[in-house]
Amino acid sequence: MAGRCQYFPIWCLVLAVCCVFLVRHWTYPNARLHCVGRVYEGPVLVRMVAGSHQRTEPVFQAKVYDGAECDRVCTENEVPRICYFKWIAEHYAAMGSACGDCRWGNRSHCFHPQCVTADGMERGVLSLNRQVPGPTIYVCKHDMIVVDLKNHMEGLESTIHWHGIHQSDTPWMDGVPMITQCPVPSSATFRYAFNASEAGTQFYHSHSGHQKANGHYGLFVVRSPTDINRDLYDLDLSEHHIIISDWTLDLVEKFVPGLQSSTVQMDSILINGRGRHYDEEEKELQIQAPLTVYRVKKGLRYRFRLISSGSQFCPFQLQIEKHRMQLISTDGGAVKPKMIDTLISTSGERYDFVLSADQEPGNYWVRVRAIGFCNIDRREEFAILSYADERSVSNEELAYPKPRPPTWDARFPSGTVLNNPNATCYVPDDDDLCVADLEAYESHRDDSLIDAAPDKQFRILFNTFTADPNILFSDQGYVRYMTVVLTLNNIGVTNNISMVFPDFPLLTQPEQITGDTPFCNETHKPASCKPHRACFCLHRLKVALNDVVEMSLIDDAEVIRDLYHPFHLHGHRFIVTGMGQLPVLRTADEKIDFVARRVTRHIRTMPPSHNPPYKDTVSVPSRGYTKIRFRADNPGFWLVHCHFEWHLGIGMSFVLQVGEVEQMKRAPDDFPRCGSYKPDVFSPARPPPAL
Ligand SMILES: [Cu+2]
Repeated sequence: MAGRCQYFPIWCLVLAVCCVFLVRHWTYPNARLHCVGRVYEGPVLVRMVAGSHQRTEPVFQAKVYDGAECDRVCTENEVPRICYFKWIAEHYAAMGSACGDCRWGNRSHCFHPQCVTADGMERGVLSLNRQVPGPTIYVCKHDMIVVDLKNHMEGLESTIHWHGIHQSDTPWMDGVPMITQCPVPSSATFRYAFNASEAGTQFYHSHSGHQKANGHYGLFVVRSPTDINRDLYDLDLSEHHIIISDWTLDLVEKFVPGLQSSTVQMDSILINGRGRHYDEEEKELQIQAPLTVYRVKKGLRYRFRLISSGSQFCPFQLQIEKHRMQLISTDGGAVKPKMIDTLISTSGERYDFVLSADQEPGNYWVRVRAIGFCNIDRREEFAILSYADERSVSNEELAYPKPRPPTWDARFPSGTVLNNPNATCYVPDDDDLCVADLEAYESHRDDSLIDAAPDKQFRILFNTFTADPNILFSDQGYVRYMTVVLTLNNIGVTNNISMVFPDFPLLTQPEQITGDTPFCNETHKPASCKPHRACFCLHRLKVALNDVVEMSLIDDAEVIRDLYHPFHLHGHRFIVTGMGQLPVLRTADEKIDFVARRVTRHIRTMPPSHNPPYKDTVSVPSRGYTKIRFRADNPGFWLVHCHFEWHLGIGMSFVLQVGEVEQMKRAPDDFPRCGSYKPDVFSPARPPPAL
């Protein structure tokens, strides 16, 4: 008897373990824990899913899927999925060792899954899972996305911004370093987890340093089961996406702050990470790298998704040989369909269109050229639209087209141009279709936003100005700047303030905000700021929760420079209610008066019945203005910035504070913290050293 009793504690332990296992199994019957680590175990994640409004199913009924399995046809009333992705951020190489003999003409080596060919030129890159662009995300609306970002880059921090997602449940997942989170240090893993709440063609990119321009960007599509334009296309295939980016011959950090001998410029264009470098001096085209291939079948209509992921200063113009495009969406917002012939986009914008495969079966050029500031460089890149059957012609063969592509001098056909940055808007039936001319295709016109008197109006005059070298290169001059060429050094400003980021994340460490002390704006500048000079401080504009906000973004440049700054607002979408070029006006006050319609000459205003389009990124005509309006219904600290890589880097941004800190959702208690460390040297806890 005594012998049996001595095993009693062991039996109790075995029973307890079995109970725990069974309870877990009953609670999460479908979870495949082996592939997702502690996705279900973290109380934070469970709370976030449960807190997501419009989610009708209990959390524990959602299955965890490998991310690729979330690419599917979306249906109404289906149980949302939890889509898990694991990404490794690395220093990597284009045309590197994984490409084997690709550069020597062995084409099959170019298609190794870890071979990044880019424009066929060897260079260092930053990759996600050894891909440029990074892995694609296709999910359905209200799926939960979980991305474990492992930072394998030595000496570099990282964050990922989910461009187009408002993060209203989880504002600390917006991915802006020192605004919504601490950057992820080298060797660490950060788990992004959020609701795919905004349907449409979105994208993701690093918001740290200049990593986006080195390869950290990718496609992120949230399909909706209730797309209002659904009848216009037969197929919405994952492979029909067009991610356009610019590319340089070397890591872009050489442009920070820049060189005297060469200005920042793109060297190539990539379409889905593929292109071919053209050496102007040698008159030589790199033909080892494959191009992107899109396959279609005659008689079908396809939804194409375009992401403008440029970093440099130039818009991209797209044209598909002998095919028109039917525009149906921009930045995730459906628009009334419009037939167009060429499509111009600036960094951060997305456009969806329907392509009808109605031409003679054959191969057609997809042409993308960099225009505006880049016209002088004559950069153009190509992909192939093919009607060929996969069984008769391989992708590998099509990716190396035998005919020479059209030259730069072979102009795009005339017709309707979307988003021509110099166009006059609100002119009926002309060939230039402004973004402002598009009409939202929502269930109803939001009169309470469109026609209301705004609660807050802001005029944002932005510019780059040339720094005084005597100050810049003195002990007063430790600010971010970029060398354009020789001794021409630029600093970016909005309302004459060059943004200085805080040394702690505002959203997740708000207890470190002491009143209005860390912030400045046009009327509250630090005492150190000199009149009529740029000021360097933490530029914040504040609105009350649910305010109707109107912003006039005004290019304050003295001359037209072919630069069309794209502005992106985090955490919200806005309507575009005006756009145009300014006449020659000398002072900022004159420009403000003009945009406020106190000068009535020359100006065209939105027609009264117009239903303006929703966007989250919009370009501003050179020496012109764009008016936007939105309801500030997402409490938090949201970055507003020019989407040109270098302009964000040199201060052309500000923070929009929506609501009071107490109205903002709080990050989980165990969220990573960071900041400066400046203890008192001779505090009581640290007595002076004995001499
Ligand atoms: Cu800019």
